[in-house]
Amino acid sequence: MTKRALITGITGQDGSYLAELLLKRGYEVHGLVRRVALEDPANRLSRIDDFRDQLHLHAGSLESFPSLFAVVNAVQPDELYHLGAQSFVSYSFEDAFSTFRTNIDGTHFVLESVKQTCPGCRVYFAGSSEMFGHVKATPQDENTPFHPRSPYGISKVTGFDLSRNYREAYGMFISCGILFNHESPRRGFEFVTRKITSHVAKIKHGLADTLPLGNLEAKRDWGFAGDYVEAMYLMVQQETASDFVVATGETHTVREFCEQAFAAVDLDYRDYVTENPEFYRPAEVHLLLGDAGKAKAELNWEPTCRFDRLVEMMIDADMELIRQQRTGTSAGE
Ligand code: NAP
Ligand code: G4F
Repeated sequence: MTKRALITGITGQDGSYLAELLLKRGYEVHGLVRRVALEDPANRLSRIDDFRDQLHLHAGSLESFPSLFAVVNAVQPDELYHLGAQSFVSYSFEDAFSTFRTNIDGTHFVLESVKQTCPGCRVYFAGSSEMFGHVKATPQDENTPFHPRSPYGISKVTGFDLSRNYREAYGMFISCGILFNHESPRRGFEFVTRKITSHVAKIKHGLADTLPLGNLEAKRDWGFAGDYVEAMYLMVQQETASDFVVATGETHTVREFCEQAFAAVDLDYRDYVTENPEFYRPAEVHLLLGDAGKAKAELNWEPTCRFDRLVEMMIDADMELIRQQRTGTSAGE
């Protein structure tokens, strides 16, 4: 029988890769999208544009329990992937209240809707390495204590606690991924990797001449989003629900990312990158490095894309995007 999946956050980076993965596996794929997105598909549904006709999209907001309840009840999913969130850490310092509403209440609304309308549905919750924050041990694994350093991190710890409590109290199948940073050509332009690769492409084409960044010494364990949605899927296929760290086991500074990205187009980052305190955070997460040993052993999951290849992939995509914008063509034309 065809399985039915519902994805919150289907218009985002991960939602778009996951939707493709589930379609390839023969799922009937439903997505929760904001009403404004349905009204402005050209801009707000661009990541799922190529396969939108195969999806079932439903208007709703993570801030509205009735809207979520109605969608979950109507779809009756076998699997629900809760990826929707205010996911930009910097912005969570500017508006912690709306971040909490979307990420904490939103998660609570999703879990309660499933409990009331389809308690047998398997749920994935998108936890984050940002929950480790001021890290207590390196590398970080499923047993490392949390010490969040941002409203976003706090919201994800609370979402994680809510998920665990629904699992323990009501016997629901809810697995939490503790995913380290993962990137792709579909990454939002506000995140540091995409900010760097999009600026490199502009600079190379003479459309910009500097790249102002914040803390260049922060270290992240960066993987490829396509690999990470595979891990989400595998978590939901297990016999019992559990929590898994998903990471590459390699860490690099923002400076190293810059060095590599500029070098890919024969430029020296030192000629263009400036450190601007405007982009510093009130509290920084200095080092993230994950140990995905449990995911490797129990899910048989392995990252396929390492740092060098990731940077190259993102640079190639942003260079191509500018070429297309300049010539008015798109890939395949
Ligand atoms: P993303 O690109 O920012 O996508 C976020 C999604 O959430 C978008 O579809 C967005 O819709 C939706 N959303 C936001 N507020 C909403 C609301 N009020 N109602 C309904 N939908 C709403 O994030 P991502 O990188 O794909 O990440 C997916 C999930 O994994 C997020 O929960 C994130 O916090 C978590 N995570 C990400 C990473 C990473 O490195 N990428 C690592 C760990 C955890 P619009 O398009 O309408 O804005
Ligand atoms: O790319 P970032 O904004 O990602 P961050 O804060 O690590 O969060 C991402 O990964 C989390 C998983 O750990 C997710 F849960 C979360 O949703 C999101 O996807 O920043 C990475 C690092 C930070 O240390 C930041 O201070 O880059 C540093 N950075 C330096 N200059 C900058 C900049 N970050 C941004 N966004 N912009 C800068 O100009």
